[in-house]
Amino acid sequence: MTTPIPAADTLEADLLAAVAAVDTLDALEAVRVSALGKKGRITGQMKRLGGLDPDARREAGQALNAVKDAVAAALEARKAELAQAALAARLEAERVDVSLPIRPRPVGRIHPISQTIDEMIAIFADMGFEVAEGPDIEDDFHNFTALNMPPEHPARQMHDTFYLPDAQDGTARVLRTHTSPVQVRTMVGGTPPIRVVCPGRTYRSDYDMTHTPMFHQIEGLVIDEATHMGHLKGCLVEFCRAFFGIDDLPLRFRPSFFPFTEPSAEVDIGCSRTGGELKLGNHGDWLEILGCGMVHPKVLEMCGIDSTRYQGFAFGMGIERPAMLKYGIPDLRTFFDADLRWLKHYGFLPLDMPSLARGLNA
Ligand code: 2U9
Repeated sequence: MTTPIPAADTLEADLLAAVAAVDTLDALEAVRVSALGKKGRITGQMKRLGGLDPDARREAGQALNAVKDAVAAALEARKAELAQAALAARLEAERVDVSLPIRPRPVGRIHPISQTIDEMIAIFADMGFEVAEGPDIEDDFHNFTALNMPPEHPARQMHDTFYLPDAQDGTARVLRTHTSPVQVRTMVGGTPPIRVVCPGRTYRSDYDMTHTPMFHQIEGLVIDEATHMGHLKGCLVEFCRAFFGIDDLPLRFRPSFFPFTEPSAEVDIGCSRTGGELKLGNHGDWLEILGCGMVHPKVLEMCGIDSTRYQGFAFGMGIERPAMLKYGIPDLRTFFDADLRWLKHYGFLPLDMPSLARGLNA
């Protein structure tokens, strides 16, 4: 006794319905295995053909082959449909609108000291200055002696110097107390004309509301055959007006003393202090901002420059105070707290690169 082959059209209808009902590629594969796999329904029926008499076998065989072809075609077609639908869903999910503006990403901030230095450099570069840098750890000659401050000179005491252990050859080493040794190195290693600005870290053992043991300076040096105080004045007037973005900012040059310049002057800019608020501009009051002078002939000679042929001017200023004035930062010490919330508030985006061509204070 053999179980009769079930009606081929019922089997076909069953399987085609199963194919139509699936909506994932995995489910479709399960239907394929259940129909055409080793233990599948069509395969199972094929195995049973051997038990039929020849006529019935031929007839049933042809019918089963037709079912097999129909189911295989339906499986292929459904597979193509599902693949197409999956692609369409992915394209929809990953749609990119190329016309949208870029999203600002958390790329960090430029510290206001770095930004201020870059602004100052942009102004001086526009006047033809180059940037020079030097080591933070200096020797006694470059930090003091070459600047007309020999050992025991009283001005050394005012520098609150951090002394380091002597170098192996016995030379005294210090953390530089100003960036002036960079100009010394520029003169020793070069020939006039010289036009450099030297920004960088400086160190003095001092800590209170208005002093930190590490702070920043920018100094400038111009050496040529006929450089005079008029050039110095024009350069600093131009700088201060460009930096603070005030075209009629008044400057006042007061006689002063530094060992490395003669004559020397301190420079004040115009301001007002009404209601405890400091405002820059032509308002009758004054605020000291920098020091300057004509380079002392002794300094030129100690740096290997012929003082009978060349002369020049130099200036120096701190970075922190102008930065506080320009950006309304009330407390000096916050510059060095490494507080990310402060940096997010006062810092600059990396694309805010200072350039005179785009307007420095735009
Ligand atoms: C050489 C020759 C001369 C640099 C100068 C000043 C005046 C000055 C202070 C301002 C505020 C330092 O940060 S501060 O305390 N600087 O007043 N600096 S002239 O003169 C030089 C430098 C190098 C070879």
